[in-house]
Amino acid sequence: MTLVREAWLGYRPRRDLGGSGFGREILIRGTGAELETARRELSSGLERMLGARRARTVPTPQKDGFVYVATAKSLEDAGGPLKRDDALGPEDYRVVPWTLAGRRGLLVVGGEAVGALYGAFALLRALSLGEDPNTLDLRGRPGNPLRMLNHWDNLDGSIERGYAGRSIFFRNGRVLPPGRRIREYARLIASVGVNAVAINNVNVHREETQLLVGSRLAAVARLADVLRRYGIRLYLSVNFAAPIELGGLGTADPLDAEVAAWWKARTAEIYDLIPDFGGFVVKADSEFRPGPHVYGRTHADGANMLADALAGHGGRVIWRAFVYNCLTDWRDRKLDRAKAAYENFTPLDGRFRDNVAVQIKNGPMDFQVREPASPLFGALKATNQMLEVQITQEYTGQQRHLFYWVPTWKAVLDFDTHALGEGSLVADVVSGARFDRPWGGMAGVANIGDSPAWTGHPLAQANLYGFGRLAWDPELSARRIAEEWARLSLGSDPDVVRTVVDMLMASPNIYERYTAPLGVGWMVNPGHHYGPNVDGYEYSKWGTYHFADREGIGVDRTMRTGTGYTAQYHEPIRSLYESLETCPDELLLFFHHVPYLYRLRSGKTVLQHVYDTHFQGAEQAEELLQAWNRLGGLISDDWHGPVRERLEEQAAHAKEWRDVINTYFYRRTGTPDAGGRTIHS
Ligand code: GCV
Repeated sequence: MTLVREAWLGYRPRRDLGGSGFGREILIRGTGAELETARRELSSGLERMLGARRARTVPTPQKDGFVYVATAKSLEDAGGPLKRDDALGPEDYRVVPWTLAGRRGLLVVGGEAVGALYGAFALLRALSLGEDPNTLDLRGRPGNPLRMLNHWDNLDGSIERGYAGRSIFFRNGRVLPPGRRIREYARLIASVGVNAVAINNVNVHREETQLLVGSRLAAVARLADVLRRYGIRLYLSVNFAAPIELGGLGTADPLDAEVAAWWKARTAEIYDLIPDFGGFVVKADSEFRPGPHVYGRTHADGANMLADALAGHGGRVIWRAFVYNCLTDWRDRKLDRAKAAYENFTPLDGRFRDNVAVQIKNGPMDFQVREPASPLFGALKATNQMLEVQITQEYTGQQRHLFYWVPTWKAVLDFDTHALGEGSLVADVVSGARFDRPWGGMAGVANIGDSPAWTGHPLAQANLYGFGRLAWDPELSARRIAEEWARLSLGSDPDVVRTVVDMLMASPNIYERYTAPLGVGWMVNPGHHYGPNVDGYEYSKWGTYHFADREGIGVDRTMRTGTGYTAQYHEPIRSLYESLETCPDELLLFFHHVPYLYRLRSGKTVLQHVYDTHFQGAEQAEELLQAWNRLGGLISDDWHGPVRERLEEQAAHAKEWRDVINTYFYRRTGTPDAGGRTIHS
């Protein structure tokens, strides 16, 4: 296998530990399929790192340096070293030194088998990062109950908004039998704590509707069998109109008894084949997908009907809040798509069953480079919530440009909604902690396919790694995650690590500089969303405007003169965004329509800011390429070549962006760049 495909599980040799005798023996105690997975991962990972013979699985330690993997329960029975206050939840783990039968070794204990697997991966990660096994003391407890990937894969093998090849699950109308790719995929994502995947696109069309039944369901069950061994539960996206399209009923009305019975029967069949099936992900009444509104019912009616079918089996409904009118009239400046999720879901707070979560995109629009946090996070207090982010890079360079997402996700998680006064962070809302909800979590739209590096752009692996790590521990910093990822994936050469971490950390700001400015968004080619097109969506029905005229630009979302969107935030956020004086520069055009010569808090005019950032962004894209080129020879070719090609494309494309945007603003204003740089007229 190539190094780039091994991603962060390449486990480079630890020569310093080679002769130490560490890791020659593995002991396993407890029950659960994930324990066997932990054993296999440890034995192959240790073999690679220590360069020794494969570790033996033994009943009692014969030598120092053993690794003892156990569930908490089996350890208690064996009189292990955990104390009462070490109580571990099912997914929690501890890794600590332990002396047993006169031998010194390491204990990896999980609340249940899955926790032990996470502990095994944490141990391998720590070793791979150069830590000393004799002094390790690792504790893990997930910050989010559900840590989920949403794949937007279709049965024909295509991936909606996928930039990394074809689906690893589907091809030509078939569910692929699980082979090596699926096992490698499961290892990768389990190693960073992902515990759920929805394998098919939320836009569920005719073919995919059939995944609920027959031979397709049986094939899905075979995938679930593999994922289960890695502690991952499989979910399906479902078509709300399935009772009609699949069941031949005359309606999909959620309050119709026959419809409810149909879903109950289908659900029971699923659980016969997949006893730990996760549940359903639903996009309803959105972008032409059917839903309860068709029958005059609410989202709560729809979600609860499915939730009731799943409840007896321990299943869940993930109901998406991405609901808006995509047939608006650009002439009506009072209409505002940003308001839609809040308006649709706030009145339903408290009306969803406990096994339902409303899944909310990070911002009120749609994964733009810069958006404020969705105000819906501060509005739902009696509803489980999931934060949805895009790991795939639809609007952020499509895995041809470098864009490290983690700082953006951090900013949302750290956003204080003030829902219960100061200190009501999105991270605590979605984990369930803030409002004492039974569960919640994070979902990321996956960025992988069957491309050689999984993610198209090899450096986009950092986003997949980062999603898992952050969903597990929202307190990790973006830089720490980048450092971990770089060292695990590319080795510990300090020049490589420093350069790559700096590139990743700089990348979102660089991309933002040469694309749409100051939070305005959407200046992309319609449909595929790659490349500059300032007015591409300006007169469209999608509700995505910047309203540039000869005087100024931006969307007035204030209560005083605009769409009133700012009212959806709690104080003091509401006033912060409402007032031109306090609105952060980077979101100015998201909230306000201002003259081109309006002076930002930075002291520059909007226009000069646009010119400066676009020149700077294009230069910095070129610098990314140069920085990477300097690492040639220090990084294996299967990594270096594909990244170089993409950085070359990015540098050239950034110039195109720069020129299109600068020229647009110059033509609108007739005002040249204060620095006298070339702007084409
Ligand atoms: C899966 C955006 C994307 C669509 C996507 C949709 C969604 O509109 O462009 O491809 O559909 O979001 O999140 O449902």
